[in-house]
Amino acid sequence: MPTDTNNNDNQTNKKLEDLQQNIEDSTGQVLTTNQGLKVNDDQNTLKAGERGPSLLEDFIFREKMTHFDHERIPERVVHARGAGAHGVFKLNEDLSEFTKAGFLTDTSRETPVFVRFSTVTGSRGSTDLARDARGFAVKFYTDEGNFDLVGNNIPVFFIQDSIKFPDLVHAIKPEQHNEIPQAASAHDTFWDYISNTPESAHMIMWIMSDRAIPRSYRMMEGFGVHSFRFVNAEGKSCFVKFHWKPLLGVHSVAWDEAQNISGKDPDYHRRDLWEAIESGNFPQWDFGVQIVPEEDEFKYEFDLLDATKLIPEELVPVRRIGTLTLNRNPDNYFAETEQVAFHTGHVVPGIDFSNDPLLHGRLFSYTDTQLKRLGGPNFHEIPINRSVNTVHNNQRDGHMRMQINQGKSAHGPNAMKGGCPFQAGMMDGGFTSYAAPVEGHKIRGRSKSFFDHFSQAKLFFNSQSEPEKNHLTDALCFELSKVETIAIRERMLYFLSQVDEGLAGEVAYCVGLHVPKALKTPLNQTKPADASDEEYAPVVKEGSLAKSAALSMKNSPTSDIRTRKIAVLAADGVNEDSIQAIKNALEAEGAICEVIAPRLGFIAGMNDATIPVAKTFMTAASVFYDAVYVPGGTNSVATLEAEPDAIHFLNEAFKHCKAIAFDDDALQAIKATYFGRKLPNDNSNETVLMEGIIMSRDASTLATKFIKAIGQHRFWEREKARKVPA
Ligand code: HDD
Repeated sequence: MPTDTNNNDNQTNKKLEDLQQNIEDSTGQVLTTNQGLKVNDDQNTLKAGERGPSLLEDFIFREKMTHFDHERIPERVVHARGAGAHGVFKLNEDLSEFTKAGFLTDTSRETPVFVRFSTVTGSRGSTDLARDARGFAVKFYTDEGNFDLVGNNIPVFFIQDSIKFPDLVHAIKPEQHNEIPQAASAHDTFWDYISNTPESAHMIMWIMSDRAIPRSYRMMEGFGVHSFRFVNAEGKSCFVKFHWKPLLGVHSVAWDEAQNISGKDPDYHRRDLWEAIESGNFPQWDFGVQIVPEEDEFKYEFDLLDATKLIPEELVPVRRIGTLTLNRNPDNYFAETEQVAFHTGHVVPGIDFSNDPLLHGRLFSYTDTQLKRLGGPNFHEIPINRSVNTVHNNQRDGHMRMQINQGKSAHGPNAMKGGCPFQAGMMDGGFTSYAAPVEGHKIRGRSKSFFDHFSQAKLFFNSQSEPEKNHLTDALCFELSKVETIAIRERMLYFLSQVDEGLAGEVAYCVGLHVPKALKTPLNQTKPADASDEEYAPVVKEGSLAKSAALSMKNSPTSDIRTRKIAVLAADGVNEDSIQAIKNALEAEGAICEVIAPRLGFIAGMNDATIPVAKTFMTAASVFYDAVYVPGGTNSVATLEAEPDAIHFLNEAFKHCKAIAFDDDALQAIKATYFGRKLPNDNSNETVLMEGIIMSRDASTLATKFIKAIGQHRFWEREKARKVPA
């Protein structure tokens, strides 16, 4: 390795150490007040006599209680619920042809990052499994300053102009009169807003798809959404869209499963992320860029500045140029995950903004929100927000100032300090805004190139596999069935008919209405007062692409079963060899096996082995696992057959289309399930009895087929037989 690489690594490590300088370790230490006074008794207030009143004099009590009373800060207006992790970004391909950003040009560099995933709608204590977009915000601590990529797991957004954002958020949040429902879009105000906002059509397709109920944060894509600009050392610019591609593939849960998990473990996603990192299964994503040369700005049927549009990968492939690895959990949730402050305006030389009007509003909103949430202008001094490049300027004072600025002066230009801190100028790596051409009159309006609201909604819908289309249709049926105002449902049906008539028809049937042929008021209720309906009518262009493979999760990789969780259902008398064989095979592939039994502690194997139990039928549920295995052993099988919770476990796993494998002598327990009754009686020659249902006498065949089935994630075709009593 060249010497300067070592220097670089050392510098990065040193800087990370500096970042952590506020870490407190109380091991072996005496309890003190915040003033450093040693405290003798932290369990009793100061009183006038043993049974007397507490005394106002008790400054130790008052300090402790006052601090406690002020523990909460305002939660984020949106994205309040989140989970974060530290990691590194490693560049694999030098992008200096397009950008001068150091962390994207020097392949020897490893850039520390902090990532925060989130849901958008719910409060801080809400469920992880809400139907919602997920935030995917990455802070790169680069040597040239912090770069924040504040994205989502969906590549487009509801609205095109940021002035609409407060209304969108008011509509999706709980309704104002009774603060119901929490973390859910299935209510009147949201759909009233959407039914009057045709530009949301594309995003609605994504949000009603299974992308909105991920299996894990580790199995989601991420997108910067807007077109940004790259600028290279020669000052040449191009447009760029950012992507994160999870190495474990993109996977989701079933909606019924999501609702179940919300009750049984609302922390499911944050726990999953935490446990993966603790166990050394570091989540990874490839970082990708779609690059559009400046001269191609008007080449496409959509406007690059319109955040309700994506660039199909068939038109501009995603170049995978680096890898993100999350390898360290935060030490303290509040100090790091809650106080981290992202901002789309945190950029570095080589990265600049396009004129996307949604992005421009964000450039104002993020600092403003941090001022409120973190209480003042010094939030950049909180350790998690500090730049690893040292900060020098003439900004001073304010709430909670940490930095001690020495000397007499805080102004520039100055002669007193020899002009310091001096302006960098381009040669020293200072930021220079790209001199993008600007023309036109001041106007409160939008470009006509933004008015095609349905082509990409259609493209997304048409690109889905059959099960994905069914899920999307079911999601709309669910949501609109919860809408109480009939007129909103009708408007939505008309709206959906602009995307796909078949889809609108199915939803109409489900909500007991007909698809209206026309509306009394125009679909777009937000046009300017002085614009005619015709002028503002949505333009529906025929997209040149009928389908885009990248939009379907079905095309996600299916061979990797690392970190997949497999439930092994067992009781006393289980065949320990059968457990061991499957455990060995699955763990060799990186999966995790947990034995679930009627009670905690140990169960006895049929040959007297003692087998540790991870969870009981009371604390575990099939929705926490990706697949189920039932080993043999006469007594164990008989106990499971008679245990309603075990049978429910299997029925539910079947309903949620998961792989289920069993020893041939466990068939008796399987026969007690709903799906078991449908299995052929003589299975002697079979290994795959039904899609994803595997039985074998031979442990090695069983393991091979089971591993393949787990890799496929789900067997959605099972849903055709919908009447599963789980
Ligand atoms: Fe935003 C938070 C992503 C549009 C205003 N946003 C926030 C977070 C993410 C996004 C990931 C959470 C960051 C964290 O984990 O702390 N937001 C997006 C994306 C958008 C988007 C991908 C569209 C492309 N946002 C958007 C608009 C506005 C905001 C148009 C306002 C004009 N967003 C905010 C905010 C938040 C926020 C109110 C709340 C907490 C915070 O910023 O720090 O300022």
